[in-house]
Amino acid sequence: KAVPPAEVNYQAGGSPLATEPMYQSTNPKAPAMTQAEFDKARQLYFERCAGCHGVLRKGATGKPLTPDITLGKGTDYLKVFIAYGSPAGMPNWLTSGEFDDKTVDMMARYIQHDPPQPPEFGMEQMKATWKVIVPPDQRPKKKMNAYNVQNIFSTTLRDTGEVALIDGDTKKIINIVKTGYAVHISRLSASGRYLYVIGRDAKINMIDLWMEKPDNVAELRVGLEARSVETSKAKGYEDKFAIAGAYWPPQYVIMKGDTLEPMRIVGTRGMTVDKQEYHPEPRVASIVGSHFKPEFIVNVKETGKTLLVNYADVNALKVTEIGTARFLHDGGLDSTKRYFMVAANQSNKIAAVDLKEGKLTQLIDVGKIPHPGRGANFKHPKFGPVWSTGHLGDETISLIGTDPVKNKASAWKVVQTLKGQGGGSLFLKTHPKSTNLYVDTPLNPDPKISQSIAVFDINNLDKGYKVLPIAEWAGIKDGGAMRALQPEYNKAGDEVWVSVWSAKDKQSAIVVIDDRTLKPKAIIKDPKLVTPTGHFNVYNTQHDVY
Ligand code: DHE
Repeated sequence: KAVPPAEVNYQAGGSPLATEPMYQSTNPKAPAMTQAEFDKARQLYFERCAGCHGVLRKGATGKPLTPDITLGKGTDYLKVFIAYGSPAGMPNWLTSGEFDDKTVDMMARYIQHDPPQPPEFGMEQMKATWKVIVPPDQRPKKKMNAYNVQNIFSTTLRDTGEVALIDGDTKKIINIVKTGYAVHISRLSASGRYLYVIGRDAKINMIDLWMEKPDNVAELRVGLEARSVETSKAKGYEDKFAIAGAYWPPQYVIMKGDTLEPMRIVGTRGMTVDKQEYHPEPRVASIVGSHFKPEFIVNVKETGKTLLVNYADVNALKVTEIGTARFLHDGGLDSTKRYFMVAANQSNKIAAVDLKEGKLTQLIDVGKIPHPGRGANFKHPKFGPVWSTGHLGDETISLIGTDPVKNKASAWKVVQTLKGQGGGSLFLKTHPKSTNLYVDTPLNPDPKISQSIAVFDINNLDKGYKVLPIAEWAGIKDGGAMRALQPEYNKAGDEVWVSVWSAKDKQSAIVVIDDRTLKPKAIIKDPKLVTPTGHFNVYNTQHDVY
């Protein structure tokens, strides 16, 4: 029986839209359903299917499932696909035990009905969710705590709707801050004072790290589902603006940096880069702030466009639209910060975008489903500066030359392909002060691989990797399906934090590795540390050090 590939489980992460009220539009041609069946099927669709097939079923990494297609296929045909899956990556929902016969039949009927459309979320709805908990004039005028703020880590506690602020020096929890559900990423203001986090439910929380006990000072919902938040980093615009990208509705929002007051909402619906066809729900994936121009780099997934949004005049936004490749997901800056490297994951490509010239430099073919996080920059002993990515779909790590001046022959090419532990990799990391490259594999089906991290010596890449048994070091007896993920350095670049993500009702941990000896240095365990996933060091995130 077919096991769904890692990337299918990854996409089916659950959408908060499952609980939004939406109404059945009766299509007389579609097979009958009761309202109760329709509601149940809609919820299952948003929990399990929308990640790949899209909210409006126009297709993304999965096939389109609109009634013009599904009605022609009919219930019996659709049931076979849902039950047994396909070699193209569709999971086998019946034989895997996830759905019973009745559910398979219900889902086959559901997808022949018109897709219910979730509501829009404009300025009025946004303003209704906006709260300034501590206004700017009532905030501290200087740092009121003794923490080494630049070495604080913000850790997502995925299933409790919180982030843990952890002191990187003492490894003690400073505060557990209430946030939206399943915070996806944390980013810092240019000064490093404010921390912004965004939940899967599109709620942004803004935390002031100068407070005696750092906590929320403002919050806002920018839509119904989202993954990205970032801040203005250019000279003269420090701490001035924040931006968030939403999955639903497909839009990005520019806010005031000190209060989160929403200023401009821009929709991303439009034409795809390749077939030039209209797409009704192009989700906003990664966003990065340029360090030397007043620009946000906004990546639009389904249309395959990288937007350089110039925020110098928010009332007259200048947007440079660069066609890159479809299914843009995550990415980061090269070591000079001039180039942005973004993974087009289902296209198996990395796009290198020149932020100075405002154009596409090169599309580079890499392995199957690249997934870099923000990637890892280091100086290759032979090829000079490289940026690297691991892959969800295979065991390789691609190293791409990023220096077109002194290492022209290597620039924008895969100069070396490393072999890691296996597929299912999400994140890799190094640091300018380190000579190690850490590669995780949390979605690999083999627990030995998903619970450990591979470390390469940058000066001896041909030698292969050393395996660090992270979950074993954490000493958790029964964590359920434990996964070791997202290596992140401290400010000094001499230790690396890795999450051990267990089930919600089981013990989790963060393992801190000594980067020189590759031995565990500290194990952070606390009953409050529930389902830790991503973690972000203040200094490294603020300065894009990775
Ligand atoms: Fe992520 C980054 C979207 C599942 C942990 N994830 C990102 C980014 C996007 C994204 C668009 C880039 C943001 C940026 O840089 O501005 N992630 C998605 C999904 O759509 C997906 C596939 C399915 C979903 O339903 O959310 C998904 N992601 C996951 C997980 O299952 C992970 C492992 C655990 C979790 O907390 O949900 C996860 N994603 C992360 C992390 C980052 C991230 C830790 C930031 C990495 C970094 O170093 O920058």
